[in-house]
Amino acid sequence: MAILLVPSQFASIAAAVAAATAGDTIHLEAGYAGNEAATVTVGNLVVDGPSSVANVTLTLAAGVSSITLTGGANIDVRGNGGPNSITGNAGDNDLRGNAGNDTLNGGGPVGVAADDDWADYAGAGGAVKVTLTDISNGHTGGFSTGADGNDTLVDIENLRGGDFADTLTGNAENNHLRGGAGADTLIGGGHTGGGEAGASGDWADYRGASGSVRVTLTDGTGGPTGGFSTGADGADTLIDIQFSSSPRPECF
Ligand SMILES: [Ca+2]
Ligand SMILES: [Ca+2]
Ligand SMILES: [Ca+2]
Repeated sequence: MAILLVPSQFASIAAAVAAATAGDTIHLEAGYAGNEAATVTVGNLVVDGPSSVANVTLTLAAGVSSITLTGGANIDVRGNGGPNSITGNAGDNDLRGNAGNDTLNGGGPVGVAADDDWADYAGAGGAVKVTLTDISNGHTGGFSTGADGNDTLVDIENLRGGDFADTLTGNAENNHLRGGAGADTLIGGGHTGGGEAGASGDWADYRGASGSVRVTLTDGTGGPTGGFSTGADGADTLIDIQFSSSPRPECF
């Protein structure tokens, strides 16, 4: 259970991983520059670091099933084709389990703006259906079915679909829903009978569209609000959405 220091002992996460064994901790120090994509070849690794760390993506090599992030570093994780347990930290984490029945845990408290986590299904081989559920025992939940396995989601705020006709459903928290290509159904959730806690609400996120998109929100007639999109990101159906696109830099 060694603790490997980056950059004072190892110049990069990749160099530390090469020296690590299962269960070790890689600690990112204040001088670590970030901007690294590294492959994780050891199991049960813990990667700890401060909130100043950004633009780091870790990919689990084949056969590596789990990783845990601690601290506040903004680190994204990509799983492999097997079942993965990926646990984020108090920073912003984009977690993509890929195929297999994965557990994606955003980490950190729900409803805190500094901890904005995505369950990411970009690259899925077919449609996915992802649903977030409300707080129970202090944590939000969720699950996915479809082309990327049956995942379990914990403390995830935002959902990104793939290139097919995905169904993404938020919960009573403020959610960003990015359908991507394909005729998606985006359901904000949490709005029956009035507004949602917090000042923002739910976003249909078209930031990755390859061309222009036209989004129309319609009034609710005794039920949830509606809406639809046309253009470069497919013909989406929008339900309980308050905003489209997004100015927030953590939504990419
Ligand atoms: Ca996986
Ligand atoms: Ca997080
Ligand atoms: Ca919501």
